[in-house]
Amino acid sequence: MSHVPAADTAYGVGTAPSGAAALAFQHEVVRNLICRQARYPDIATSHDWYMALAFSVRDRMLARWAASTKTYAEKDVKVACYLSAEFLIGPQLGNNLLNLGMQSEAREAVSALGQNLDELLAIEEEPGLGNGGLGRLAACYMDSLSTLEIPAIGYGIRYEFGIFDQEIRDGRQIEITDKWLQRGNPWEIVRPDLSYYVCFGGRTESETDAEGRLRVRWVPARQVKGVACDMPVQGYRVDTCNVLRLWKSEAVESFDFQDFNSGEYYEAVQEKVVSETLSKVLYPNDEPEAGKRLRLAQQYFFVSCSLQDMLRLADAKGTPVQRFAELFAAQLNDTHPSIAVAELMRLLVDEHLVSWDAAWDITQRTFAYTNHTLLPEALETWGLPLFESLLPRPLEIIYEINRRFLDEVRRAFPGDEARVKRMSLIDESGGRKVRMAHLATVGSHAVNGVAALHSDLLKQTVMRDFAEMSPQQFLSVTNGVTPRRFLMLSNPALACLLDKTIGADWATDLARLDALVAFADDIAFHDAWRSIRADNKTALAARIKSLTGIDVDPNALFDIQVKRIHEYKRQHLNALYIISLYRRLSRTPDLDTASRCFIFGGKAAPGYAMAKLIIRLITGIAEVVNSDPAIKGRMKVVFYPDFNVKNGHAVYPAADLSEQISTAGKEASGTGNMKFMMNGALTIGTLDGANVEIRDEAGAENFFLFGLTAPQVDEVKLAGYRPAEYVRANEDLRDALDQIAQGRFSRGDKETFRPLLDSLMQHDPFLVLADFADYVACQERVSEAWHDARQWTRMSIMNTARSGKFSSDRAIREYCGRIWKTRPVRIELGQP
Ligand code: 26Q
Repeated sequence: MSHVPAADTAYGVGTAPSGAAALAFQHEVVRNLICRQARYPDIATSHDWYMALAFSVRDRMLARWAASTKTYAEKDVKVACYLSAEFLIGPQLGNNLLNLGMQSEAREAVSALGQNLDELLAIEEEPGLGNGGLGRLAACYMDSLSTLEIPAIGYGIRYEFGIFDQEIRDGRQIEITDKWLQRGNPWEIVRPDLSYYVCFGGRTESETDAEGRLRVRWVPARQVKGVACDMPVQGYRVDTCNVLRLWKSEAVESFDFQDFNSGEYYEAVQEKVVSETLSKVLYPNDEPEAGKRLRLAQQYFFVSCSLQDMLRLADAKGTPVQRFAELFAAQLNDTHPSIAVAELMRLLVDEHLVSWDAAWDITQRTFAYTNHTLLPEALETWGLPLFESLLPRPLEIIYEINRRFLDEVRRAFPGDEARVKRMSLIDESGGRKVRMAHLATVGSHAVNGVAALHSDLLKQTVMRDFAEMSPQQFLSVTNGVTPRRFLMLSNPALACLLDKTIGADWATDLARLDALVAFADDIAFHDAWRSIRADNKTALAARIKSLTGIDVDPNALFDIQVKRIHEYKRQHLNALYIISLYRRLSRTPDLDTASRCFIFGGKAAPGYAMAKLIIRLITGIAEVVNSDPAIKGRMKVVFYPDFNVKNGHAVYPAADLSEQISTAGKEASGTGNMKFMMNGALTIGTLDGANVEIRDEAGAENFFLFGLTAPQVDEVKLAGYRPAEYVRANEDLRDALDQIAQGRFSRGDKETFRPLLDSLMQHDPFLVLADFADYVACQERVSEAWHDARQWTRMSIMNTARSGKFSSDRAIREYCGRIWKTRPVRIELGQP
């Protein structure tokens, strides 16, 4: 264990790193280089130095981790457990240095060793253990939990391969395996001692025990071992260090290798391979695909390990299982971990011999469920044959939960068998399926949506019957993002200006940004604001140049849409506008409109053909527009490859305009919208998800609103939506679609975009064409506003000033107060 210098415990912004602290840290780095990397300085590569630095930072966190764990074990505390199949945590080194208050110290130390901190930071491979919003939300919440000093554990899966790396070749997405572990992960601590067995397949047997109780025994076809891989989650300038506990699967050797003697060596090895496959790879789609057995196995695997771990912790504390719900609050991040409801029942009833009623009470008091989608195709279900063959005992438990639940429904709504059918945990229409959202809802005391509009729509649509039966169970917690990573770390110059202008407290009390309103018309402040934004744009332009070869003018309006590629997010609406603007500029190169740089980024699910075609359309437009001298560089189009957390750091601070243009009612919340707002971008958006609240906070005059509202979308559809009518009525739109059809953006090929055009013209399920005219008109208002630089800067400042609500600290305080009933616990760092 390393010596922790006393200076390290003295926090506070502006604390100059004492030369002594930097020197001590420098020694630690060298010690780690030698003792952990087995390298000596003269021959160490940058990667060696990165590893040595990371281990030295980790040592600092481990001292706090030990203190936190000890405190939780000894004190009467309630722990928030965040169960999520994804944690998109992003690069760790920079964030950990920030949270430990060690940035300057580390910079000084490595530079004395002949290294540059920024270069070392750039080396880190990002752990891409998530798809997008939902996984990143889990990571932001872990940051806030530690920062708010709430005892917490994040439980998930330690995927060997995270989300694929995206390359663009010939204008198309190519998926490259993500090898984030290839050079080792210095942040993780593998704990072979913390492991649990998880059963799969086989059958169940019933017997009556000595006390006359009916007992069910699950005789599995195979077992898999889950081993804990821990990553520390350091709070911002507090001594709380919580843990993200990710499970990796291994073969159960004693179990598999029994067959050795009978000469079935290869079969046994095969079993080992299959077992290790469980945590191999993250499913790269953000919607369920039917029948993916391995995906269900992954979910059950991590949930079972996590609940067994919680039961072990309770036991270690000497807390009887009857008091489990007083020790833990478990949040289900979407339905992916919702099998936990059946698994906790199984562990309590089958293994801890708790009565059904007592176990059910514990279960409901323990769990709460967050819903992240209204899209019917994204609601998770599993076919019964698959479920039964993989998880026979949990399925029996689900049947029993359902039987008792439907009795309750019948009591509450006598004679309403249609309702009973709708609410059943088993969908009996067509192939029979388990409805995971129903299981999560029935097994939880609270269900929440992720933005006000989303939570309202939940109660009116997919959860309507449940909300009618127990309205008090439904609430709303608007998402938030961590200002540490998405403001301080990614926009340090702006953070520094904020410190100087309103003091440093905003970092943990984001509502204080409101004090910026007083500077919204301050000329000197405007100049500082604009100069920082210009630098951020220049830096992004340089990255774009080196990644894509495209020259973009930092003085142009940076109009950015970064998010997963999805039809409902409507990147193609943006593309259609770009085509129409291009036509106008081609005809009138001196047109009095803002010069724009349109930047897109985002991954498409590998099997989602339409999303991939949208990428192809954007790159096709870029090819044509960027090489056309006639428009004199007045517009540029960029597809920024491999958008991820790391790249996001350079993107959000450089945006003038944030595109949040989903069909109203489809985006549950959005969180990128919040990251842009914090960094001073203006939003062009529909009344969808958290955009509604962003506009309320920023003020309507500081937000570019367009498009149908959610109720209007329903009306248009109900009235029989005919997209072709909108095409007939709008020449710009007709022309844009026609150019695509003529192969203008596909090197003359008229077939490339046919599926996209057919979908738009015939069904247009997300009302792209219906919203086109209003979007174009709104973009014109954007261009006009851009002409008045003072006014634009004012609006930009107002957006940052009013972004306080969208801190994940606020969201976590709501979860703690309204759902989990957890409290902060101060960690005192004792002398090591
Ligand atoms: C499910 C089953 C099988 C395979 C994959 C999945 C799966 C994986 C990921 C389903 C959904 C996801 C991710 C969903 C997601 O990111 N939703 C977003 O959540 C954000 C945080 O609440 C919201 O801001 C976004 O609006 C919502 O789209």
